[in-house]
Amino acid sequence: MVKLPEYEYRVPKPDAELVRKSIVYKLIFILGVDPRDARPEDWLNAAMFAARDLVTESFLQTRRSHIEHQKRMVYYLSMEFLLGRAFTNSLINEGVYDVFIEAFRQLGIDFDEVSEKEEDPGLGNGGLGRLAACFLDSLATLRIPAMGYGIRYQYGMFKQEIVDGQQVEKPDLWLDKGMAWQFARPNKHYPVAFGGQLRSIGPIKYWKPSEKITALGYDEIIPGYGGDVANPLRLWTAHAGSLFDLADFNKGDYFSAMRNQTSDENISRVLYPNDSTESGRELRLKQEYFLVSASVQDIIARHKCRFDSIETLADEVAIHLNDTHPVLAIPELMRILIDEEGIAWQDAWAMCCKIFSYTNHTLMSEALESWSVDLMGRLLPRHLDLIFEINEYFLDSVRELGEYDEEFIRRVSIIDEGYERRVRMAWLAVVASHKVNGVAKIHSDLMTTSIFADFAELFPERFTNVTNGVTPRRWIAVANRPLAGFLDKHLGTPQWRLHLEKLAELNDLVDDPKVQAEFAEVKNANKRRLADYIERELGIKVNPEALFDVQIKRIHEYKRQAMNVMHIIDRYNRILAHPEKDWQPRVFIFAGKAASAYYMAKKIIRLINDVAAVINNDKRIHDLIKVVFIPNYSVSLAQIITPAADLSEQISLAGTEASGTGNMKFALGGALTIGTLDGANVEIREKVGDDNIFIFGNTVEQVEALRREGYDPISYLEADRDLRQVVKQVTTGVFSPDEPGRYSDVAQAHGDYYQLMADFRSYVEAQNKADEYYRDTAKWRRAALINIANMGYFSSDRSIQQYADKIWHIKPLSETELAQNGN
Ligand code: NBY
Repeated sequence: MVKLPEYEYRVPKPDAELVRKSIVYKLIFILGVDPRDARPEDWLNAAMFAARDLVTESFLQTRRSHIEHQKRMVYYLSMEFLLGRAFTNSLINEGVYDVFIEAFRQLGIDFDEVSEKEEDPGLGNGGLGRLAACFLDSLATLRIPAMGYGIRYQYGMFKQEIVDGQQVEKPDLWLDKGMAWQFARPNKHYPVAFGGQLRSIGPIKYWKPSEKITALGYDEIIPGYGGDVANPLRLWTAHAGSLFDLADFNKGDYFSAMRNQTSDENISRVLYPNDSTESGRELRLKQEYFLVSASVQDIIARHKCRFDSIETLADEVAIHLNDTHPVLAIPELMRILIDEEGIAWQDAWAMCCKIFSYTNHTLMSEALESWSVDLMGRLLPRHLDLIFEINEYFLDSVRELGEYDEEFIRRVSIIDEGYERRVRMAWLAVVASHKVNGVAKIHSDLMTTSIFADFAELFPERFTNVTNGVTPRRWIAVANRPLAGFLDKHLGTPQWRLHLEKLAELNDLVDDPKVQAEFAEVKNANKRRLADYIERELGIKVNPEALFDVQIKRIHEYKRQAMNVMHIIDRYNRILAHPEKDWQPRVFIFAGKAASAYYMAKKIIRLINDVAAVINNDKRIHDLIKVVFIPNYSVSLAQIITPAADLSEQISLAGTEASGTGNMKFALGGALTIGTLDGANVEIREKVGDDNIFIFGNTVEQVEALRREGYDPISYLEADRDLRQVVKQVTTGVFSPDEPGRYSDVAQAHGDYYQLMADFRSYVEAQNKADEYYRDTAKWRRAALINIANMGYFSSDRSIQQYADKIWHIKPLSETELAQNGN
């Protein structure tokens, strides 16, 4: 039997032997599995428990330092956190990766096989959820006193299978294998109430809810890089109300009480799989309130445990709203301050306005949340009442300025008095927040000239920009180990992991043929890894020497995957017309999920697969084109695909993609961007220079002008024979011979609202230019290196530092604060 050393609070810096023993100990004594029978899943869980021991120490110490040094805290509220796998990331952040590799070697177990068994918790849809995860990594790494709050969905983002070319959704049972990485917190539970009546006794409002459920907390540990800080991400799970209200049981109706229990627990059952349209469903509103009610109660409880008085809450606490999804936190805090803490309305409001800040992630109207007054009144009568009071207070203050007419008042009112009265959640967020930020320069500018123009007039100082960023730990150190080695060698330091701006030193080396060749080896290794994956999973052989052209993201009309397909078809036509030309072989790689009810997005997936089936099997093409749709896009898949890309497709219609963050991950891995002047592409171009990015298409101004003048897609078809041919092929069934009419409706979808026809020609020209560049290997490698060298700005550490400085006003824990606490 393995013997472990005596328990000690400070886990010693482990060596491979200690790690090995610890893993075996966990396997036997925590999991109850005989090492002889252990499956890779069991070894994984054992190893995760062993790794968790190392993180837990910093986790507890971090909390103790916050309390002891009375640190002001920021709480990041988000309906989504797309964390990705925890195991390898934690080893990297704790600095014990090599030690674990060695321990596995000693045990005779395949590290990669085991770590691949970890479920990838898909508690988010796309960019917004992944951004939240990168931010948690940076918050911990920068030692910022912070905590995330979210929902522990029993089913995360669905698993995508492709059957006959079409998306099929399967439930994601991520919790079933046991989660070594979360601590259940049975003592962290709060009641969350719904429904019932609102009564007034004089000026006092009294809410008697009809339903109460319980939110139970689980803490996911978020280790910072360097190993000395770890913050919690507290995820709530819904539990039937019986913890508080035994009335049903006492009535003796055991069975119906139990039945209600399951319906109550539906609240945290499943993530809504929409990334750009709000669902408007009652259950979604309940989820949103469930998150914020539990979180705000917890925030107040934590404050009270550290300070004597609730009055100081706004000095000690910042709450950040990740889009409008958690905006009910505003009336919830008002409710608690007024109804439970006895604070006067105006004082409570003043506190809210100091505490809240809000990030907007989209300008698209269909994504802006609004809830019918009716539904909200039924579910949350006290909150609706508070929202009306807030609105009245706000509108009175606008009227008092004496500068605005009733039309303006109607526009800025939180209540939309249309045919059905609705609460505009983004308006509420803006009115209550002291800062509102967009996620890339162009997006923040558009925000103040479009959706929030009226508010920008009222509160110009409230609006600001914080351009998104990504964590170099997960996206280089974990996902791209060949590049990490290359950077360690050529920068002569591992410090780029913490100070990504150090990449700039590569600028001196970009012309060195030896460095270029080494970079090519890095890229090739990543491309071979992806080619192996594609062959293993899909049985398609792709040539790692071809140019890998990649578009991976949610499938959406505005992201224009269809335009990418149109270019592929056009290229196919040209190769067939001129087989004698020296064509650059390309592999076109797609991945991404479509919202399950999004008809057109699902059709685009099918089109990609149909086009792949025809072209991949056309012998006349001699493998000059391969089209691959990799199913079930996820963070872990992105970690394999992104480092292998040569060309990064960021081709949304200008003005539609708020920022994009995939664009940053690709450039950081040395892929060149082909993209529009949209989102963060604009800033990427500023950093890398015009010669090292392929920009095409209309600008926001041109897009708007076309819309104003009456956009006419047909005129582009008339002017461009090749374009005409492509559209004809798709709509007449060349790629769907078994059902020729399958795509008759796609070309004209909503009158080509996203202007594919207008940008097609300049897109094809940019693609041709990319081929030409790629042919000149020295030129391409140099450009790729320039991309990497100038990506320092896009670290999420920079984003988070900006949030901390100009929005939250939070100081990190200093080294000494962290060291001196009551050990
Ligand atoms: O947020 C994305 C933006 O599209 C992207 O440009 C940006 O880089 C990223 C981070 O700032 N937005 C996004 O991912 N949105 C969602 O996932 C989402 C999820 C749910 C709902 C709406 C949008 N919803 O209404 O339920």
